[in-house]
Amino acid sequence: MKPDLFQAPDYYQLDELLSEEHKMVRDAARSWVKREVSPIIEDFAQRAEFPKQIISGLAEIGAFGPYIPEEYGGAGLDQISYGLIMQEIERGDSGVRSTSSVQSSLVMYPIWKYGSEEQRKKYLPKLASGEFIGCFGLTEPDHGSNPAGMTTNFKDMGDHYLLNGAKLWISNAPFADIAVVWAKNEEGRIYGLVVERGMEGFSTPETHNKWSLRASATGELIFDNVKVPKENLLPNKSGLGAPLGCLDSARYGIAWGAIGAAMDCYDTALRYAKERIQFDKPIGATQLQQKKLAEMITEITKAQLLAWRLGVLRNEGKATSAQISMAKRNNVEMAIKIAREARQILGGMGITGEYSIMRHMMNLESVITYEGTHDIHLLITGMDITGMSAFK
Ligand code: TGC
Ligand code: FAD
Repeated sequence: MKPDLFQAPDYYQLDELLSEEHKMVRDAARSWVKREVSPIIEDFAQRAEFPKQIISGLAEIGAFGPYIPEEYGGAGLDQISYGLIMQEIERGDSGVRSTSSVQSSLVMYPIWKYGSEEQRKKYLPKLASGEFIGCFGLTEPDHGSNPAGMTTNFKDMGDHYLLNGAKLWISNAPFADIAVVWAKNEEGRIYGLVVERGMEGFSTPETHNKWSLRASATGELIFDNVKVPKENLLPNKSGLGAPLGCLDSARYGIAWGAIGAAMDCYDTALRYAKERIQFDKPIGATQLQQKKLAEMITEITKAQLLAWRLGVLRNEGKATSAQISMAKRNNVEMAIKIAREARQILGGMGITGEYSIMRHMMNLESVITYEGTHDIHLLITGMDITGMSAFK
């Protein structure tokens, strides 16, 4: 792969909206990605392997629980810093950002928000340091966009719960130490349970042959009469709103992360367009390529403003789930379109692993599907503005 020469675009001087702490956090993540992710990621993606050696570095830059209070091992940062970290990591690779999103928003967040004090103390510091890696089991083979229909269930056996069912498409599952699993009790009410690797009847087979998120491990969670200790049930919230609340936090991070992937594609294409000579002049001097690049920077700038404003609203506790859906949907689509255009600017070189663009493009095909598909987020906006649900 070519050396990482990334220079972040900031067309509307958005740095002026950031505090010194935001810039410090962002710059630390940026240089870590340049140093530790860029040189190795193409190789790991080609081999379809998650680079486990970066786990301690992710913990050091605050990517595991950026907004979780320091007393539980988190970084205690605000929502803009969280977003900026996701942006920088996804600039390197969406699969690495996935690991960080899942750990922070889908595993640490529910334990922090819905767990007991004992559960927080037991799990959060180990997750923040990367000693434990977690995964989040919501999707099932027959229930993807409609998780309310889940059939994974647990029965009260007196001194423990008995868990049965299966989850599909679970990021980090193949090597996770713990799984936050969403299942129905005998009354059909959804609860989160912490399932630990090693519990009898619990297995995590890997999903192979993905063309997308190849540097992220994906798998199934299978529960065959797993005895889960009663103290592993998250006691403080139940119902579908509990897992959906975690998704709000992760979707917000993706809205920022997608900007990172788009910035990397744009920056690569801009540099290439200035250097590549055809018909005796740089292709960047032609109107057609300038149109592509001008539209890219316009869309990136709009997405940056959307994410920043959403971050301010989240810091103030005012962001709605529907606002988060709009940002996730818009920014991921923006990134995928930019990746496709940027790939064309590089001509044949664009399909090789010498450049990051094709990897970003393929990764974004998962990002546009997970955490709520592009269509589902449109329907959430539709429901919000009309007051009528088109899902059912
Ligand atoms: P609905 O009746 O609308 O709502 C049920 C209850 O949930 C509440 N609620 C929310 N609460 C918090 N945050 C949200 N975003 C919420 N949205 C809804 C709602 O108020 C209600 O509460 P209550 O107290 O009245 O019961 O539910 P529905 O069954 O009609 O479904 C709505 C829909 C379709 C929007 C929802 O099911 C949905 O978002 N589906 C998409 C599924 C999804 O996003 N799955 C993601 C799986 S995890 C993943 O992909 C991780 S990828 C990780 C990575 O690698 O980065
Ligand atoms: P479906 O729900 O079957 O949807 C298929 C198509 O139908 C989509 O285009 C969808 O938009 C459309 N559709 C569905 N319902 C409607 C409707 N009412 N109206 C109009 N169109 C509709 N899940 C987890 O729980 N944890 C994870 O860690 C996780 N990681 C993932 C990692 C990867 C790489 C991938 C690909 C997925 C991951 N997922 C995870 C699962 C992901 O959240 C689901 O794939 C996603 O929610 C969509 O579900 P589905 O694939 O079953 O598609």
